[in-house]
Amino acid sequence: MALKDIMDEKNVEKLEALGNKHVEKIVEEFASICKPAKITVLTDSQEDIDYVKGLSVENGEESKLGIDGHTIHFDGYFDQARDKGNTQILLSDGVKVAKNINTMERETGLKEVLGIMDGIMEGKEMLVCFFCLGPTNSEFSIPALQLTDSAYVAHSEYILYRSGYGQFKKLEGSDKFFHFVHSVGELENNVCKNIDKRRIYIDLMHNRVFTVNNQYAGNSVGLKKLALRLAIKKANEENWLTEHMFVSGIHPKGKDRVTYFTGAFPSACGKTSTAMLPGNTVIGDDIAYIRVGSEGEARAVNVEQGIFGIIRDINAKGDPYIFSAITSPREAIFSNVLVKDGKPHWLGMNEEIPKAGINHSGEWTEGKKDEAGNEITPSHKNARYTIRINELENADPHADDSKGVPVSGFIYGGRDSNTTIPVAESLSWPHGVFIGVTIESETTAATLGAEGKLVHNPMSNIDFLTVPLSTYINSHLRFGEYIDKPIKIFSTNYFLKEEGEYLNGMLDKKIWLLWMELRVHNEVEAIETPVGWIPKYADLKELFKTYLDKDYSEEDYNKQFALRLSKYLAKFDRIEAIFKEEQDIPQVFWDHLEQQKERLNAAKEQFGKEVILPSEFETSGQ
Ligand code: OXD
Ligand code: MN
Repeated sequence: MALKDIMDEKNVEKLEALGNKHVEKIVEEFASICKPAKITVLTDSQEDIDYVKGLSVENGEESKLGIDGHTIHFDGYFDQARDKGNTQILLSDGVKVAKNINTMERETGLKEVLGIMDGIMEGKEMLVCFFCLGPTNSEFSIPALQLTDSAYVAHSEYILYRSGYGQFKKLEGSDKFFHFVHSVGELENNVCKNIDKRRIYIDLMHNRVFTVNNQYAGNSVGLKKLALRLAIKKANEENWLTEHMFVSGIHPKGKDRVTYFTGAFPSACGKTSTAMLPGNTVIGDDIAYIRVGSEGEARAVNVEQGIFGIIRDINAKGDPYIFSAITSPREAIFSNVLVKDGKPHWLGMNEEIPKAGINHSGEWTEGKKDEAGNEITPSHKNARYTIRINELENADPHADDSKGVPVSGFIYGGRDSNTTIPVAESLSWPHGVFIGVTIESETTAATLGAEGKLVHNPMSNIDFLTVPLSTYINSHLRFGEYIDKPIKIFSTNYFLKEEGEYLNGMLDKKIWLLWMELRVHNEVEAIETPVGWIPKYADLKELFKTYLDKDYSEEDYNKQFALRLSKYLAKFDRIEAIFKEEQDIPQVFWDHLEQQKERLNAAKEQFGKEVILPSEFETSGQ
């Protein structure tokens, strides 16, 4: 099939103007496999970007809401989260990545997915879009080509990523780019019909991903979690880091400085809300590339320029910047919320939710149940909003800097109801890496399957690893050696509970961050414990008073920071069992595991009890 048969002259010209035979070949190859009726090539022009936006409404993938620029998109009832089960990494040599990562023999996988893709775009329009992961014209830039028959996917990408037609021109014909081919497949009422044939196959050998029969952005938007997987491979080969991390600037009161942190948290575990804390300036909320800068400092960029955020619990009090952005005129896509009279409603918005409307299940009324007898919530727990960061009041002025921003601290968080204390600083870089790779977290609605299951999630990246866990750990250990300006590593846990009640308020995380900031600048002392350096009560009390006008009691401090030794020991026993099943884990990891357990056991012996208060460590000089 000749491209010229399904592309008009203008589109052919746009494609050829890139002077890139690899791009042309990919478009040709997938046009002949997917057989679209029409191909449209998009440049970086506003006219082209507006075309995509208009198309998503015209073809019914999005509908306009009451506020100017707002639209609603629904994904199918069974397509509301990332589908880990049908995501496979195609590997030809049978290499295992990690025990819980699906891999598939490459040829078998390609045959299957290309078979599903045969004719999948019949009668449809294929959009050919160009983006740039990371800021343009930068050492961090990775050009990315997206082919899709979904205007919603392309529209989301024009909000979430920097457009990159110009960046492709700069490639001067090279094949140094990622590419993604996506199709929604057959649609019924504008949602995917053939969910049983949903596949997300990652072909590392050619830096490409095929994803079909899905719409949920975590599965369909190539540049998000699909590119993350390709970039992890690339970074690990090139000695830099690709992380599931926010990038945010902390501005302590009365001090003329900004201190940047990056933080990795599993999906739906407080990553966006940490990045967005009142007083912070935000660079990114989900994915960061981190490299060593010219002065030996770590520098980070946001791979994206927008937020595909969980809307649940976004309200004026807890998340003022986002709430204001999604309730005022601007380009914003809502997905899987409840819509009534052109207004979106969601769980936790702190307004009364109507008892009827349209949601991800179609016409909805309170009490509606699905086929399995489960009550359908008005908005899905994983319902989302998609907006641009540079429109937020708290956008950091350096968000698009081609050199990124200097990073002073890495944060690793998880959803852990009974073990990990709210904040601790690691004892050293390798101990910090150890803490990051031993994170356990309870599963959430961001992935399909049961919620609340405690799983091992190293650096919150387990779902996206494309290199063996051993390689990933080694890259982190080495990164600490490459940087001349040390970074501190911290752990956090916002989800500690006692008798079913959270021990911390939603905004307490602000205090933990400010404490970390002071530690980075050596402005507060800390208490050494077996799991790391922890805050002194007096310092937290002052921070709570200054920033939240809250009287923080010693009783609360003791409950939150008491070290539950047996719980920690049980965690590290689970971790040991998990890592024993992995291949080639570096000796440094085993040494740290051993030392960690020794320190916990020594404390148990020294104090003769299970639960130790911070003050006991303080006075014992542990
Ligand atoms: C996300 C996720 O959407 O991690 O960011 O699932
Ligand atoms: Mn994420």
